[in-house]
Amino acid sequence: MKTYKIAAIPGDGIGTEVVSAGVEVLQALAKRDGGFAFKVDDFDWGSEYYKKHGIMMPENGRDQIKDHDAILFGSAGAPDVPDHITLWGLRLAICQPFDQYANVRPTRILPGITSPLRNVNDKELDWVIVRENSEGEYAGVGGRAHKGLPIEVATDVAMFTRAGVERIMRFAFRLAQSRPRKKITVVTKSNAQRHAMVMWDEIAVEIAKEFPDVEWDKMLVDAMTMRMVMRPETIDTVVATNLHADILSDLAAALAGSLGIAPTGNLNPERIFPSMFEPIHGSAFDIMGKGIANPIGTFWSAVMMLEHLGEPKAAARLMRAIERVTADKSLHSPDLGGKATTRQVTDAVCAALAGDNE
Ligand code: NAD
Ligand code: K
Ligand code: MN
Repeated sequence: MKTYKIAAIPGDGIGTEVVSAGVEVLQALAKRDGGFAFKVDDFDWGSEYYKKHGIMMPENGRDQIKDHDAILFGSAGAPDVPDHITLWGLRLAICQPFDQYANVRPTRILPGITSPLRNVNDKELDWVIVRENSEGEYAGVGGRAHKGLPIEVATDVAMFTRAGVERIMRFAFRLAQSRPRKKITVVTKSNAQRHAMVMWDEIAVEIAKEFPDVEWDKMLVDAMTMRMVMRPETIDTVVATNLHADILSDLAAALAGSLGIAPTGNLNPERIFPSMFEPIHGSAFDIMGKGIANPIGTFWSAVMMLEHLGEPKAAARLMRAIERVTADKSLHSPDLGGKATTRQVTDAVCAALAGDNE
């Protein structure tokens, strides 16, 4: 029997609540399926670790997880540690060295869930946003000089390489090609950011020639936010920079009902390093410790992990269980307007898995 080695990094805030729920569901799935098992190793990295050791994860942390089949991540961020330390010290410290350059963010309206958009149905909002995950505004290039003085200067350079843009563009076009509508929108801001974004537009034209069966268009990011709200049915696959896609995907999550549902995979498509799966939300300081975090974003991320591991049947089984639960409004957590707790949603998904006979 195949045993998958999973590194669980719950991190901070509700990350700890949803990742433990996710591990429970994965174990219930393995039990139901019988064809594979999970060996889950827990890593207590994050802000508590930082307060004890002055770093978010050990120096040799990446060596400890580099041979795992996948990583299940929660969130990095605590009220009493600066956000740039938690983000750069943990999440980006894994994504960047493991070259997880393709961040994939599916969005659709699950059964039982109402979009805040009027009159939109699940067929009209079925998107996947591809976020470039290694360059751009998150490349770490920049600095501060003359701190605190009136002449202080601070820069964060949006750094792009031809190789980096070509690989994410090709990845996104290939993904678009695999979807029924074979349609992609390339999002940039090439009117204002006239160097890097113009290179993105030019590379899009070149890569599009490799995919003659994919229909494509391009759009400025500000106009794209409007299109997402006003004409959602015209969108299928989207590719954008690290920063732009970060923002667009929170909007997408809200339009699909709640940030608490949205999943993501940080993929190293070449599979040289492990890929990392996480809900797109953060630590949610306002609800942490209350037991009411929506775990669906983590469960859906586990579905993406199973697809990546090459277990499509198990992935489909877990997605069916998730949809059976979202269809029942009495099992909606407060972010969806209900009263259900993380515990109740998790138990319901485990029960749906046990009862799944397909
Ligand atoms: P957030 O995603 O933590 O929360 C935004 C809002 O959405 C909050 O009102 C929260 O209650 C709600 N929400 C989010 N997830 C939910 C869930 N599963 N169930 C119910 N409600 C949910 O974003 P924020 O408030 O901007 O950030 C809080 C902290 O998390 C910061 O430190 C930030 O840096 C960090 N963060 C980390 C990641 C990551 O690790 N990938 C991502 C985003 C934010
Ligand atoms: K997260
Ligand atoms: Mn984000």
